[in-house]
Amino acid sequence: MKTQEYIQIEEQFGAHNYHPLDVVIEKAQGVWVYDVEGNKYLDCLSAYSAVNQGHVHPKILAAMVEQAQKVTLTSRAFRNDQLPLLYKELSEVTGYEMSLPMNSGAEAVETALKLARKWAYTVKGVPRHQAEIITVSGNFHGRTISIVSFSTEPSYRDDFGPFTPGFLTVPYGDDKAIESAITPNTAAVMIEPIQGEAGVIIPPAGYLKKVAELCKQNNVLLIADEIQTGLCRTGKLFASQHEDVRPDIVVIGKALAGGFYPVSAVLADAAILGLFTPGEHGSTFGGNPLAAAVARAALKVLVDEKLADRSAELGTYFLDQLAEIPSKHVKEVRGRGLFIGVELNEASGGARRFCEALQKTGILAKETHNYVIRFAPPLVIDKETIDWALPRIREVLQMQ
Ligand code: IF1
Repeated sequence: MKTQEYIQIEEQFGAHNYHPLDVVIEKAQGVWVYDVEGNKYLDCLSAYSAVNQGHVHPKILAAMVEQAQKVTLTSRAFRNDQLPLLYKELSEVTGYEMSLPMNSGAEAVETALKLARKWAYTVKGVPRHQAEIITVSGNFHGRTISIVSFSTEPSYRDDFGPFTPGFLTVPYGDDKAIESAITPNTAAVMIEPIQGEAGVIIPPAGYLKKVAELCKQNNVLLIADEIQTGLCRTGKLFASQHEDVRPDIVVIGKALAGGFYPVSAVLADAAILGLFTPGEHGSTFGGNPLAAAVARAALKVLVDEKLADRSAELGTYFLDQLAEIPSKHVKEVRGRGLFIGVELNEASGGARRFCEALQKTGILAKETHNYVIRFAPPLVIDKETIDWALPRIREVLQMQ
């Protein structure tokens, strides 16, 4: 079948909860994806940073195939031989004493919110069911009803009320706003160190550090959502490390399994993650042996291939080259490592048409919030491929 045939079927039988580019991908390898008509594209989205290791990484594939032939799911009613090893390796790599595995990022965020509330009631002494969690404008933490309850994006929440109470939202980047929002009932502040969906929004220098200090001074937990910015994407293992901040709770997902399987996790030290007692939280697939084996291999690739350093080095190069492209459409080029956003001005007519033009040159990129083109290729990209892409990006950014 041809592209349009697939699209017609998708439009007829599938819910229209996305507006994807009209490219039908049938295979991928490394930084390249191939559509059903044999066209080759450079993936500059990496499935929203879920394939930092590159598509179909052979070592992760091998681990998945090997485990799939042994046992895939035991439920947590029994133990398996992969999960303990994932716990240990996650602790060794991240420096957190414990972890709790889930599946989607949203599930791990919900887990972190429940954990912060439990800590507030059982450790801080907040009166039960009066815990408050501070979030920030422009946040994206997932699509569940509790999470969209504190979204500031109307289209993500307006048709989905009534909403979960106990959250308040303050402007991103304003540590004074957080300071004045903290009350004796505040359990936690949850933040993305760099806001992905909001358009690769980097907060003012020192913001995260100041927020961390405010949390410490007020006995409030700092939760960092590193589902998109974590696992080497921004040039360090975690984006919060750019400010020498060690959050109390870190949420990871996406690249934790290198794009092979939904695996997410909450990381914290025992004083916090040790609060969960048997049976009060979990999920059918959370921590299954296939997920654990895949995540172990994906983590190993990040470390063995030094993908954080690669992201830092090649991201700086890519960003500097992009920033030099003269274009009447470009308002700002910003980023950290290979997590780059090119913000266009209003006169540009929006980023979508530029993404469609990039597709014609063999580059797949996705707009976010209408005016930002995200360039976030797999971290295994090399300089030659970036140099292949730059003239094509220049051509598109210089179109009328
Ligand atoms: C979609 C973008 C959206 C995330 C952060 C939690 C989650 C995500 C920082 C939830 C997921 C994905 C979801 C996907 C598109 C993409 C996305 F931010 F990456 F661009 F939506 F805004 N925290 N982000 O980025 O993880 O439950 O999806 O595993 O929903 O359209 P999830």
